[in-house]
Amino acid sequence: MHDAPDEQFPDVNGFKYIPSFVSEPEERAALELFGTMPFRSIRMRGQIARRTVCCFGFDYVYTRRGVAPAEPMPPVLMRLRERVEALTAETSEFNQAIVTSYPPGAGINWHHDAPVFGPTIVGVSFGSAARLLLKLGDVVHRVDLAPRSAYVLGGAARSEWFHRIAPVASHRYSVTFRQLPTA
Ligand SMILES: O=C(O)CCC(=O)C(=O)O
Repeated sequence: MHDAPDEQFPDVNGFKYIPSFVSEPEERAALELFGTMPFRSIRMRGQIARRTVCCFGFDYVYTRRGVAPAEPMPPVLMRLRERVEALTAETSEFNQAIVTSYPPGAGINWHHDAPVFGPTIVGVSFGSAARLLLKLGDVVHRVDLAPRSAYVLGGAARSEWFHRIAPVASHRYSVTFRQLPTA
């Protein structure tokens, strides 16, 4: 395995890291909202994951790898979504948001996002910092995600590179925006 040096801006096609994407007041409003959300557990390959999720727009049903309609995004997430759409200049709407709650020790294993979603995915971080790892073949990049930062997985970063979140030291939330073709 070739470990590339830790870097905020690895040279990976379609990957973008944006520090301070969210202001401190915006983060406070989001954390307050997350405190009221009905997070649910997810079962992956027969195991209950330590992280929990709350979906808006569409719910991703992990067991059958399909989608179902969910509650509309609350105003705090709608405002965040407008900024995310400006960031990527994507023409199709980011009509799904998953809020993920990572208690200490929780992470997410190597994966590609489900092919049912569009070509660009944006993640926004709240609460504690986390480490995002990107892997292609035997090359691994490690990116420290500061609270209030955003990252974009497009191009090869989305379709070819695997990603994972290392277990977090203290509580982190992320909001992941995705596009789901509805026509
Ligand atoms: O928490 C994150 O930033 C990553 C989330 C993720 O990879 C996923 O939900 O598939």
